[in-house]
Amino acid sequence: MLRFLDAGETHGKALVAIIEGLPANLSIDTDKINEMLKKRQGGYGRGGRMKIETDTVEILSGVRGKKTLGSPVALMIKNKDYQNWENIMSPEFSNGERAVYVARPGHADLTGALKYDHEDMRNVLERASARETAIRTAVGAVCKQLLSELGISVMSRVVSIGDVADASVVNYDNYENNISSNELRMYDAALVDEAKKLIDKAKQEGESLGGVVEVVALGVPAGLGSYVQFDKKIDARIGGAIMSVQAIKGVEFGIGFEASKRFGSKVHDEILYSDGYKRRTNNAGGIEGGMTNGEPVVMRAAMKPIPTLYTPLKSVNIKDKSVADASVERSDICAVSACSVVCEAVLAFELASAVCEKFCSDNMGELAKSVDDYKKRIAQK
Ligand code: EPS
Repeated sequence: MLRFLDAGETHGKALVAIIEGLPANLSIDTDKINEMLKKRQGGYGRGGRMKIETDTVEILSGVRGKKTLGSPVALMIKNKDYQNWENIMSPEFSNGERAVYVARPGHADLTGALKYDHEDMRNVLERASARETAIRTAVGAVCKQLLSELGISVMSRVVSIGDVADASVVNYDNYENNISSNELRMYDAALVDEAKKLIDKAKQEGESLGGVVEVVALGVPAGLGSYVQFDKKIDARIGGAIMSVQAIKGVEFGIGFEASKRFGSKVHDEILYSDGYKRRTNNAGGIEGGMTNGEPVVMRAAMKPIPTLYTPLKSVNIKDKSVADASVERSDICAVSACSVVCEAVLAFELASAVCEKFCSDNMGELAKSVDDYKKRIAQK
């Protein structure tokens, strides 16, 4: 079983994660993890924090000479900004400055304070912050390396920002090139200026903006996940994990909600056989009956606008219950491009976890051989 836990506050010393269940002898390239962290930091419309940080992972355990040992892999990303917050965030002492008493509508602030009995809502927002996605991205970057050894690749893009939507039919051969050509990670680079203008408008008006991201996994064998029990369904697992990403409000696979409007014959993907089973179309997004079906896994997620508004909404001061403007915490205007990288990482973890469950092995050699044998068997069936 592959699992991980992470910890860390946005202005604390560091973000950390422990991954357990990675097979031994998996090659780990730290530069690749850092490249993904850099992608997550990018994007037009990001806030001041990204100018302070250069997110870099430090591997603390479980890897020796660039190969996993089979023991837990501990990862750390130090928060450079901690030096500006030490007197507020140190585990030993806090001067209580920068306390937050007016909750931001849409954030965890208020309910978190009620639930955990906090006076200062900073105790909530520090952990609820999307800063946590940096370490989840590092975990996903490790999982991508496992998947890559098995011929599975995961990639992501921004489909829309506000109402600027990219309706392109993508070609996976030039996918990475197109997306890396622009800071908004859009496939159709011709839309970038329009999207940037919208982000500029949001900034001028003290607003924030959401959007839709798409993650695709290629080379996924049929049969990850299962129909036999509700919690084994791969779409349920991926969907749940993606919904745990800060600001995500909806997930769909393939044509998703659109399927509800069509006749069945215009939804279901006809089955063909030529050197293995294939589908004529991929409206299902590579998942049927809670299992991958061998087609690309295609998933979209909708991100709401970030709750911190520089022109704040009305809220309540929890000290005296007076009406007040919501707190303004440094934030991004638009973090949809970052969110695409985070969702890519989250999908990578879920697929790696499903692979480790189906082909369970303590080491990469055996794991790769089982995947290979299985692929050959189902191609001939
Ligand atoms: C983020 C770091 C945070 C926020 C942002 C995401 O840093 P800071 O609070 O120091 O500015 O910029 O988180 C939010 C917008 C939020 O509402 O939680 C990051 O590393 O991505």
